[in-house]
Amino acid sequence: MSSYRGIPLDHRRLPEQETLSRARDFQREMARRRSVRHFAADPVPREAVELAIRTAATAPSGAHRQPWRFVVVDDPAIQRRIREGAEAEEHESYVGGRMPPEWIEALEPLGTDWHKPFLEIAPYLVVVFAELFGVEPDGSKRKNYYVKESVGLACGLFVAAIHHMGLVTLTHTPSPMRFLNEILGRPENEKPFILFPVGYPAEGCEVPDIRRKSLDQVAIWNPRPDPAP
Ligand code: IYR
Repeated sequence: MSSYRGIPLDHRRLPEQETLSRARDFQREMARRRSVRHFAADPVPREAVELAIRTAATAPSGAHRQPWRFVVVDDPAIQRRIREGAEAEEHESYVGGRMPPEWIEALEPLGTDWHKPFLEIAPYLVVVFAELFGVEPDGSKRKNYYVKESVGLACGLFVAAIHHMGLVTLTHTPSPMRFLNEILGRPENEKPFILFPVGYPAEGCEVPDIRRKSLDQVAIWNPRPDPAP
């Protein structure tokens, strides 16, 4: 027997003009978002981070398992350990030859290197873990579904929420990331996914001069298969 129980959808249909004006406003706002690598040390209210996490946690997820954990760090001693761990891995990647030259070249326009001072400067680090499987009270495993898709969606909403409140972040992925389990005492079934430093941009902060693809380049409407040769 199904345990499905429906409740009315909380939805108000907007007039078409309002749909479009809201869509334009939101697109314009999101188009101003940039990944930022230079943070101010200025404090940010804890509630702002909590609200961004609550927004992220509204993401759809496979079988509604909500397989995400947001680990927030604002303790300078832990931030230092994370910086040390990240820089050790990144040094190996950039300088120790773990990243092939082609990859190094692809990052050239972004101006990144193995130094990650922002990990100690940003007032918060939010480390998102993907819960690969659940663990029942009796220790047995419970399967999660579409974990990467689900956590990716939550991270996208997190980035949008941070931008909307006038803060900045970066999708930082020190690789490999397992050192974060040790520093943050997270269990084996949780895999670090993305590390988000959160704060205000540093005074005079610059970002790479890069452009987004045009709508034509990213959207394809009603494509047809090639006619048979
Ligand atoms: N994880 C490294 C390298 C890096 C990789 C990609 I793909 C980027 O878009 C940016 C950086 C780092 O954080 O520097």
